[in-house]
Amino acid sequence: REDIVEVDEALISQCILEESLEFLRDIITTDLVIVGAGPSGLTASIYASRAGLKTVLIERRLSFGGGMGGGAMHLPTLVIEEPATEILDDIGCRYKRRGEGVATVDSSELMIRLANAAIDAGVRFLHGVTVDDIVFREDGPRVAGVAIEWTASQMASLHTDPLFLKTSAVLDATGHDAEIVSVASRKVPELNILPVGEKSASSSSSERQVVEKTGRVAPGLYCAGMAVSEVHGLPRMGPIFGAMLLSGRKAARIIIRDLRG
Ligand code: 48F
Repeated sequence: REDIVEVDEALISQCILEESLEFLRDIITTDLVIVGAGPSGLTASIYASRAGLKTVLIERRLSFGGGMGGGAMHLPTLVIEEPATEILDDIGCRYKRRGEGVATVDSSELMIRLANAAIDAGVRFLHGVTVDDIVFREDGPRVAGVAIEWTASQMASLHTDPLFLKTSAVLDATGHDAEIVSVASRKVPELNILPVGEKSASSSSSERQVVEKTGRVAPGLYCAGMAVSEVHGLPRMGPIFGAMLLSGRKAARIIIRDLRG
């Protein structure tokens, strides 16, 4: 059939506005806000959501994947080391073995499989939105939410106020700049967070330490992926991605334990 249905413009707008407002109203309060849809944030979202945490993933860009798409100098192959192939198996991502404990994946496939698994797990996504501040409570003190703004408004330097989302836990998966931990350390000195800054490259040692140091940074605030390097002063690891996946899964497990006991 090619006799396409006529849809009135008013109905188009009504559908979009009603559904979107319902979606936004639903995420005003959640268990977990993850900032950044790179490999660590996507992986964390899958395991947190599968465990029943109401999880929203906020991404500044209009895409999934963070640094995976760019790979190493825009090349479409990512290196993954053991035991991270467990996660590839779990999300149905194909890979090629390249010797003892090392595998390669196609970057597009990994991005899409992670995003697909996250959607299947029930993760709510907000794209084109930037988190630029945290909400905190003096008792503790602890992190209790995030401030969000359209990325486009920020790029146009428009003077608008943000909206706030309340949540029990915030995961900084923003990559090299650890933006959420940085803003928390600057604006809430009582949290006693002192990001050290990433060091020069040393891949294997960094991969191991990123996973080891993944976890809670302050009450209600956690970090995963490259943000861990920035916060704890670890070496840069370059284009190898196993630790990003394992760090995301570990962060989810720690948050699930902290929230569920
Ligand atoms: O950088 P990114 O991929 O972080 P990751 O999960 O993985 C790092 C690797 O890709 C790679 C590497 C490892 O070998 O070195 O770089 O630690 O993804 C971070 C995502 O967060 C988004 C950003 O657009 C990217 O997609 N992001 C960053 N800051 C914000 C943000 C923010 N303030 N609000 C919303 N999204």
